[in-house]
Amino acid sequence: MGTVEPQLATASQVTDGFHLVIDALKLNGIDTIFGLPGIPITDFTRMAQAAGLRVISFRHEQNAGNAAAIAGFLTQKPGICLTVSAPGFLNGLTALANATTNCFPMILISGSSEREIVDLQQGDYEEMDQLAIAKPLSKAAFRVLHAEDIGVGVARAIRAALSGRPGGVYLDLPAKLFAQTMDAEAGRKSLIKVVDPAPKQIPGADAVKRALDLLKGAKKPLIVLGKGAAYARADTEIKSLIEKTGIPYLPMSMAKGLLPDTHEQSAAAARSYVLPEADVVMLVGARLNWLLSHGKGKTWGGKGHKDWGGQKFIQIDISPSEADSNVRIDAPLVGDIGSCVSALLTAMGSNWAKPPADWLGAIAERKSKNVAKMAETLAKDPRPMNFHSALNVVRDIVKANPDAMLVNEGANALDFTRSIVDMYKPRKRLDVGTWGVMGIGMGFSVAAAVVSGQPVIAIEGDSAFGFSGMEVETLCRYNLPVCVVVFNNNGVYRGTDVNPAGGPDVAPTVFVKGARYDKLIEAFGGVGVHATTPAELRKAMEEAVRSRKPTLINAVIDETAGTESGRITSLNPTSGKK
Ligand code: FYN
Ligand code: ADP
Repeated sequence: MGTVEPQLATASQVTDGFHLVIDALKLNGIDTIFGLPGIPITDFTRMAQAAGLRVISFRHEQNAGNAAAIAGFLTQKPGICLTVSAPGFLNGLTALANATTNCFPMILISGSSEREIVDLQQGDYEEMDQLAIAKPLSKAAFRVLHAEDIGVGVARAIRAALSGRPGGVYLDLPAKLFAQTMDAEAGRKSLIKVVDPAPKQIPGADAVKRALDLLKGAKKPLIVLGKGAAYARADTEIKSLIEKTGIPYLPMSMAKGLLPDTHEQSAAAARSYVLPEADVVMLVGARLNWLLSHGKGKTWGGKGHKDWGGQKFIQIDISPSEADSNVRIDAPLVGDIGSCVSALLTAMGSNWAKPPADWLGAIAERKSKNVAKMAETLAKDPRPMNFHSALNVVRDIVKANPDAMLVNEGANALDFTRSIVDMYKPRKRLDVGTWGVMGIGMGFSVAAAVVSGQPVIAIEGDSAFGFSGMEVETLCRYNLPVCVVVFNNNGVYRGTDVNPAGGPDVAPTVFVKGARYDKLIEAFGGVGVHATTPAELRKAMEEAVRSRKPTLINAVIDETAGTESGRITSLNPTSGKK
């Protein structure tokens, strides 16, 4: 009996790897972990929950990773994804690579097997050199071998994810580390609370002047807002810049709602007119990648597909090496968007001249033509429903619920939603991003609900939904206010292809006809609705948003509606052989 007390006293003075990782995360304001338990991190998930962290468990690591990535985008804190070793790590890695590509701050923490065995390739359980594999796909990758280095490891991961251009960071934690013990007080002292992880980057006065000089001389100026601008949370400054200059702007997909899409200066509905016509274009947190046709070619008024259209570019970006990646940038403005836009506003003074009236007039004319054409299409009520008549409903629901989060993936389901559904507030639209990746749907939806507490509406192509569909169980398990609408047209792009060889297999793009996705969620106690008309869809969506119950609506869309690859058919090679 006499030995019990001293033992307890000793135990209370000792900490271990599990607790140090949890304490380091908490110390840095991390409150949620997205992951999937298993060897060697099962106990970690239990202890994290016991320590007050919210631990959201998924059915597949890729969805947990996507959740972490978008949580990072929404909060400016690195989203944490926790996985088991080798295969679990690889499943999470796609999401980490996608986060890096999209400039979302995220940390993938994976358990790993015995270093000595892995390095000698002696065939350990889930043997893999995870650090080496993660390196080329992440912004940074670290491994911690000793409990006393956990504080530094976590601090480095947080800084790497958040500073400069945000991105995905890999943190490798070998199984042995978790059980390592050390003196509790020394452990506590070894942890680091990261100070100023995303330091402001102030642009140079000469760069600000160069940008303003160029903008001042423009006859047909245009501002392009990208998701970097949404991430930066410089909403007030950006609004002032747009309104003070009077310059028309184009929101990239995830920048929609930074200013309400109904803003009179939005040129979204005149996109194919403003890009080739503009003479000076200011990019704010948007890269001249494929989504902007690399700043050249026909989209920009160039003669051939690689020809420069003659525009001058100003580019605001936190990454100094982004400029000139595709075409010449005449005025790079390097810094964080908040600081850059504030500097522009200060240097502009109070009597900035609005752009020429003929430029604004020409845009307004194109816009109203396109809007009128769209209104006409939306007013139709075909049987069966098509993308337009269904999205006319979604458009109204989002308008009535501007705080709701909108997740969107697919091909046609993505493209039509982007141009039909107006967004009213910043960071509400979450979609396939820079890669145009499929599979983000349920991961993004879970994180959007968890992080924002707002209702989530997920507009999913039937193919896209399949990548993460099992997570409807996760929606039900955590009782999340997510309304998934599957636009079901029986296949990838459409459901009408036939097997050219005439055999018993259906064509590669075709799914089971008349599938009832609504039944999936019912298996887990969620609300399933089969909707074949806009009226049924409206009723179901209204009820889902009102009740906040996990809901899946199987919206039956005409299987002949939609085009191959949606708006990016040109990227899909077709045979030159006739
Ligand atoms: C836009 N438009 C509108 C409106 N908004 N018309 C009326 N009213 C409103 N509110 C018009 C706009 O002017 C365009 O018409 C058209 O709608 C399409 O606009 P969008 O979507 O902005 O433009 P576009 O050309 O499609 O943009 C290119 C893009 C975009 C590459 C940025 O397609 C994109 O983000 N794509 C991601 C695709 C993706 O990742 N897919 C995954 C596929 S999966 P015009 O001006 O007349 O042209 C595998 O297949
Ligand atoms: P989109 O796809 O919407 O055009 P991109 O992902 O191509 O947007 O571009 C986002 C850009 O924003 C990246 O080049 C990134 O470096 C930049 N960025 C991200 N955060 C900030 C920030 N806080 N300040 C400045 N630039 C930023």
